[in-house]
This record gives sequence, C-alpha cells and structure tokens, in this order.
Amino acid sequence: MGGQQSSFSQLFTSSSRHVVMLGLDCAGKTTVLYRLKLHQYVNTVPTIGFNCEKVKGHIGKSKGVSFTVWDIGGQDKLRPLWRTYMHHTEGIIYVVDSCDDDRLEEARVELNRVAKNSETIGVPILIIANKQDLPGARSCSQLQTSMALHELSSTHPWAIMPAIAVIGEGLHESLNSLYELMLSAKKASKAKHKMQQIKR
Ligand SMILES: Nc1nc2c(ncn2[C@@H]2O[C@H](COP(=O)(O)OP(=O)(O)O)[C@@H](O)[C@H]2O)c(=O)[nH]1
Ligand SMILES: [Mg+2]
Repeated sequence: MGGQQSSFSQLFTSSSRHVVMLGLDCAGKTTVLYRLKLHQYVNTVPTIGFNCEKVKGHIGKSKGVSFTVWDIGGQDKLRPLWRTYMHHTEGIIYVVDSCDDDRLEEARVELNRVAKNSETIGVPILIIANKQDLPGARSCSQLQTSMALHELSSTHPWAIMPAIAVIGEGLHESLNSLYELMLSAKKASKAKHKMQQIKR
C-alpha cells in the first residue's frame, strides 16, 4: 500500500498540478469542469462518485500549465469521501451557488470542515461565487461576509472570484487566481524551510 501510494502521488508532482473541486451538490462543479475542459456547456447529471479531467490554463501565470481537476460529488452522503481526495492536493476550488440563500449556511459549514481538515492546512482555496447571472446573486463581498471567509486566513491562502459557469465566464480567471496562490504558497514554504535550515 505504501509503495502504491507514493507512485500515485508522483503521478501528480511531475507534470500536472493536482486540484480538488468541492462544494454542495448543484453548486455547479461539474459544469465548471466541463466548461474548462471542453469550452462548451455540458448537460450535467448529479455526480455519483467523481469526474476527473486534465485542464490547461489559458491566461496569466497559469497559461500552458496543466491541472488535473477532481470534481467530487457534493450530496451529503458523499461528503465523507471528500477527505480521501484531499491527500496531496495542491489547490482546492470551492464552488458556491451565489443564489442559494437557503443553503448558504450549509455551504459555510462544509467549507469550514474542509479548512479544518489537517490534510488541507496551508493548501490554497479559491472560492468560486457561481451563478452570477441569476437575479439576486450575492456578490463576492457579500459572500465574503456571510460565509465568514476571513476565518480561513489563519490556515489557508484564499481568494474569491465571481463566475457564470454555464457560459464559462470567470473560470480561467479563477483557475489563474488559484495558481497564483499556489505559487506564492510554494515560495513561502520554501523560504520557511530555508530559515529552518539556517537556524540549525
Ligand atoms: N444559471 C446558472 N446555472 C448554472 C450555473 N452553473 C451551473 N448551473 C446549473 O446548476 C445545475 C447544477 O450544476 P452541476 O454542474 O451539475 O452542479 P454540481 O452538483 O455541483 O456538479 C445545473 O442545472 C447547471 O446547469 C451558472 O453559472 N448559472
Ligand atoms: Mg456534479
């Protein structure tokens, strides 16, 4: 098992950044994934288990960078599985339905659970405020307040970006923003490592 696991992780360290996409069911995760992958709208069915695709960044620093994106089913009975996919992940995308006022609290609680999981400490989190096309959609700053995102700051670099997954708006910007967080997290951990070596 140990050997198997290390070759499994090597798979990701080589050429492609390992990203996990989480969020409540119906937030738009699968739509995000296939928009990024195929540049077209795909009629989704509720995800049982997961989808996984290789996606290339298009803009900014992420241009040409390859990402392996895991889209994990968000129904409550599947959420315990999220933990399994957090191993070795370099970045987390958390998709929120900006219109679903009824489940905003549930989305906040689940995000908090992800952030508290020891596997994810230090891993950058990019929150996608999805469905900005719908009337009554909460803005990023409204979500920032109502989901108490500042609480993430002690353990995770994070950012929030608006998106309309059905037409692909804001998705590559979000991926790029996550990648920038990943780059600075890597830099910070390298610097910390160096400091520790100097101290010794
Ligand atoms: N209006 C609107 N609907 C969206 C958007 N993104 C996803 N949806 C719809 O939300 C529903 C759930 O999407 P899906 O990707 O299956 O969510 P998942 O359960 O998180 O994977 C589908 O009917 C999508 O067409 C968006 O940006 N705007
Ligand atoms: Mg899905």
